[in-house]
Amino acid sequence: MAAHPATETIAAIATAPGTGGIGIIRISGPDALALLRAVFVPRTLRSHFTSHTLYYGTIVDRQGRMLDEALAVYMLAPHTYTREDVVELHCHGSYLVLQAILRTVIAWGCRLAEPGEFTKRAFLAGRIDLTRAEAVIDLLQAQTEAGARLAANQLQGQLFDRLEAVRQRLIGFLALLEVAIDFPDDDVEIFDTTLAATQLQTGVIAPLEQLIALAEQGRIVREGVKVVIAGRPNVGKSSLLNALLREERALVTPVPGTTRDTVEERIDIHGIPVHLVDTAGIRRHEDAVEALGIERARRKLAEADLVLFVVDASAGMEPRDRELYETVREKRHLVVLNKCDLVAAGQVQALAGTFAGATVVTISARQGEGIEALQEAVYQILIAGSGFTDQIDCAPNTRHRAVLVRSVEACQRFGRAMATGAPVDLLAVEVQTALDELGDITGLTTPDEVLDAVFSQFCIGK
Ligand SMILES: Nc1nc2c(ncn2[C@@H]2O[C@H](COP(=O)(O)OP(=O)(O)OP(=O)(O)O)[C@@H](O)[C@H]2O)c(=O)[nH]1
Ligand SMILES: [Mg+2]
Repeated sequence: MAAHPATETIAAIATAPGTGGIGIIRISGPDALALLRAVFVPRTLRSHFTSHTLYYGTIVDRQGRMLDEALAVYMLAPHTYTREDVVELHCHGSYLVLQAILRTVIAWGCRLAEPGEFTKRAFLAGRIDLTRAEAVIDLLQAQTEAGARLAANQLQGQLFDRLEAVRQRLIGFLALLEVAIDFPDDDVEIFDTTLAATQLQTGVIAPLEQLIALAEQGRIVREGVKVVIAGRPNVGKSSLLNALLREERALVTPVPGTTRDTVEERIDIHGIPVHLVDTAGIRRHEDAVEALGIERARRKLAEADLVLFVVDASAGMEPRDRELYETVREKRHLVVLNKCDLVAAGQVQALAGTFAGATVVTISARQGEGIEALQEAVYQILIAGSGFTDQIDCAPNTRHRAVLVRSVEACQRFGRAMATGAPVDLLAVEVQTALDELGDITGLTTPDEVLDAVFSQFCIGK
């Protein structure tokens, strides 16, 4: 990767907006030290700042008026976040004061950093690859402990190392193919296609497919799952949402059609974020507002990872329930028989028996019975559906997944071409394609627009 020496010095407030104990201004680039000298007056006057050492002093504006007391550190390249000279000013956490200091730094001659620009410089300088840069975003945005752990692993290079191992094998193929191209008349077969086919399957395709499978699990750990509560009006959907949340979040009344809009809340089941959606009861004869709510309910159903199909056990399956169940049954779903406090156990069991092949849970949302068993069933069905384990150590994101799929496709074309005895230069083309795709993940060959899309997800100061 070509180094991109940055000529401009950039600065930003690196801590979150709002009042905090301390607030940090980060400066990176060739003028960092000059800017430190301009705005910072160490308590003991000195002409030299030792790298990676903390100094106590005051920050002053262009007129020499004190703005804040601060600790300052100067870090000489290349042992810094960006591999450029970096200065950090650790000030008091007043956002107003931090902004005044930042204005002063900029007035002395640098510019405000763009979102993610510090991390982008670290990437462009070759200190981190793109998977590690993305791990920084994931770590900042992690919503669960498991998500943070995955991001930390990726920052340590887990994903990069796995990809690198595969890449090296592809490079091995390519090297042999190049020799075979150069010596077309050689008697000995330089490129052993039988051996290569085996190595391709076990050393390249299998590990890549494993990463693709991990991507789905990673999505669940990072973003959680969407669980939609659906059913005809009055079966107790909102009561179920409240029971799962353990609070009176949604309105519950005996009047069918109470919930007009969708209600969304988040709970955690065994560390997985679960986004619960309570929907308007779906029925035919409705007013305009309710119709909008029902339309929204249908859309939410389409997006759901799991549907909780709620039935009023005291009423049994009515034609309207059946109609709705026809659309639900094709999706990953659980049947929830509610209001079991109103009916005899035998009757509930008979009703449960009519749902062949589906998982049925019986509850009383009003009395809070069966709620834990339902949570457990939700967890189990999500595990069964995705081979999920929260013990995974590495999880490609959606961008990686798309690239992995394309790379596997190129490998499969390579495999087929070998099987049909295609000429070596054609084989080399497919291997090169597979390699280029993988290069997109680590940032080796990533086009600028992809880089821009990745780094624009950052906040300013990171
Ligand atoms: N006995 C009993 N009543 C329940 C239970 N769950 C809900 N109900 C009652 O059923 C009625 C409807 O409950 P809701 O939770 O509003 O039902 P809903 O499915 O959200 O209804 P819509 O929003 O109109 O679609 C209320 O009077 C609840 O108190 C239960 O487990 N047992
Ligand atoms: Mg409701």
